[in-house]
Amino acid sequence: MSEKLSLPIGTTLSRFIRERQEQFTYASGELSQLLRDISVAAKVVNREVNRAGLTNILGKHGAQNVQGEEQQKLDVIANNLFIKSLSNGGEVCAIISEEDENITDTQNPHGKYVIAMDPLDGSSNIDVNVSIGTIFSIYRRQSPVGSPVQESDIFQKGTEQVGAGYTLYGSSTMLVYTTGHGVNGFTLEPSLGEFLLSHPDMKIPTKGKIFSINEGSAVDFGQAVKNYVSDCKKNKFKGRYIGSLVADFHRNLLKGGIYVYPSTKSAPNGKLRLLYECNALAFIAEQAGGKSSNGIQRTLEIEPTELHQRCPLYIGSKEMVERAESFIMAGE
Ligand code: AHM
Ligand code: MG
Repeated sequence: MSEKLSLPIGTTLSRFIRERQEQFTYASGELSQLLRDISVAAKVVNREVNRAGLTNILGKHGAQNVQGEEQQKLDVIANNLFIKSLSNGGEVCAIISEEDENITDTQNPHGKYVIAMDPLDGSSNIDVNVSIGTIFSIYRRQSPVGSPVQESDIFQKGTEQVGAGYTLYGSSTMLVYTTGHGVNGFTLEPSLGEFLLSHPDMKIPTKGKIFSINEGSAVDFGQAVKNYVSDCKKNKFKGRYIGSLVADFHRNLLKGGIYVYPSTKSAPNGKLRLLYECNALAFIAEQAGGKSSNGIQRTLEIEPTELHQRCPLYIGSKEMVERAESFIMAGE
């Protein structure tokens, strides 16, 4: 039997970034390098995620490792890895992370970029072998290069993003990103250790049949949200909720759908964080032809005033988000 060897040759992420850098004037070499740094850190996090189950088996019985250090949770490991990689890279002057109460000064006063990130999103899925992700936003600093980082560098609206993306650690590992010229997805070819272009110029269907919301919290929803959920059911939409924002968003991006994390009685601003969860995905959604809002206002135009600010999120297929908004704006 003669079976040809199939060589997984395609456009690598590095090559794609390099070619895009030549194609668009937006990209200084630093932004391209920054994207490459992120992709390398993502590969390392991917390795840790893949052997997460083994780490426990290989570790000691208690919560300490052989050096007597606390065994770190995967989200802390991912945070440390990204911070180290971005600090070493030199392009970033400050990092906002879900894992850190305050801004991390990378000690690169000449870095032109600020990163906001959730190093490992979907915490409740980490220990149960269900898809999780990394989310990142890239901003250009506003203050002069070389000066200390200012508030104006940190509290920028989502419209100011120069890049955003996510890594999905799922049945395969993907990196999806935009620099404002469409959305492209890359799948990690594990034997080569390379991200290869697998989903060029991604577009979200304008309407879909999937709604993703945690209905377990329904008792806490306002009437407008309850009405919208009933509307989805009347339309016989499929309910799909992984509980990992990146994974739920990614599925809806490919198939068409809406993800909702609404305001609730106990959490009037919802749960998700504007700076390092919502804005990145909103940028991607819009670049793919979709939409994102807090129910009444475009996500990317929300004014950030706090590092860990929360906001309700309605994101996905344009027509579905618009329909959800019509319920929220009608109120109750
Ligand atoms: P995390 O950043 O602590 O992981 O929380 C964010 C996650 C999202 O990935 C997910 O969509 C949501 O929280 C699930 O929350 P809930 O369990 O309330 O439905
Ligand atoms: Mg998170």
